[in-house]
Amino acid sequence: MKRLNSQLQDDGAPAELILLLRTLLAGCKEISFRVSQGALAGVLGSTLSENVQGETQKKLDVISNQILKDILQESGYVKAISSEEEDDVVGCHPNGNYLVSFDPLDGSSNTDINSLIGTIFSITHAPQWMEPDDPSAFIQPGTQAVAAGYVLYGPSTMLALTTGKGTHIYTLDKTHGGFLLTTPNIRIPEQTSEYSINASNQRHWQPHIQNYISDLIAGTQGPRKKDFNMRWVAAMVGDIHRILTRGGIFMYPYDEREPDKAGKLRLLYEANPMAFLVEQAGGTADTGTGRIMEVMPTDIHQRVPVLIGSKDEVATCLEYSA
Ligand code: AFP
Repeated sequence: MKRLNSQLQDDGAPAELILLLRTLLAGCKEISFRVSQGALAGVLGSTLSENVQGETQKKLDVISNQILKDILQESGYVKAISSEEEDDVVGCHPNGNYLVSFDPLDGSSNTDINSLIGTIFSITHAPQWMEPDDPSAFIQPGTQAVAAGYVLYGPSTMLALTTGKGTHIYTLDKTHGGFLLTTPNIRIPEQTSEYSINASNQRHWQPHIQNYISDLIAGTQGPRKKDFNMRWVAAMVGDIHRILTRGGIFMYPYDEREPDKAGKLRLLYEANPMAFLVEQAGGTADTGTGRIMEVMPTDIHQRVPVLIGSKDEVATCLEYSA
């Protein structure tokens, strides 16, 4: 079976980017081990501290963030990082050539129920003129990313990775400690009969999203004339993994509760990396008003609405707002 290094070389990834990815993934392997220890490692449960979005942190969030921060800071390849668990940009090496944005443990409330969680990341070039702690360096659209991926901590530990030459899926072989290529060039089916949305927010959705979901629920008796199934992992990393594997549409749409917050999910370390992976697998990633990867960020913790998945189904959803 092909190893990660060999696939990255075949995809033409520069040597330094390969070294950076291997460093980042070494951190993810440590997170994978900690996660698998569960309650035995004494790491489950909440701390009293709150992160910048006001959510209660789990101890594993803090531990995972520290692991990635330390390993990237020491690597020398990285000029700065932005993380869901850090209020501000964290400066690293002044001569580092890359910027890394990450959500160290997406879906962390799932740790309480031993369910899917993961690390999501995106890598761009570091502008040479910037100081390491200058947040304006991160004001780049997703189209500038040179690599993006996630590591899913489930029954097996899996990696989805793109450097712009397709999206490849790897599985961690715990016998030798490396990621092996298990699905090269994964393709998302263009059509689907599966959707994913937190339906408890229904009353806050805009009318066209309400109409679209009503028509999915109406199934064979509605205008779509087919039955749809619904799945919700409550961790974007799990929902997007399912969509890469067998298709579907995942939505966290604009929410009228807080008009100044455009959505729930964060652009830099959730929406953009998933959009890159999904587009490279033949799917679509839209905010409802345009391509996610073309959104120019205004802030490192910016939120965006997200409609991601099977090409034809996302297109159908977008027709409802026309
Ligand atoms: P956490 O990482 O804070 O647990 O949030 C997970 C997440 O950002 C995303 O992965 C899920 O799709 C979404 O939140 C689920 O949120 P709700 O359950 O509030 O809809």
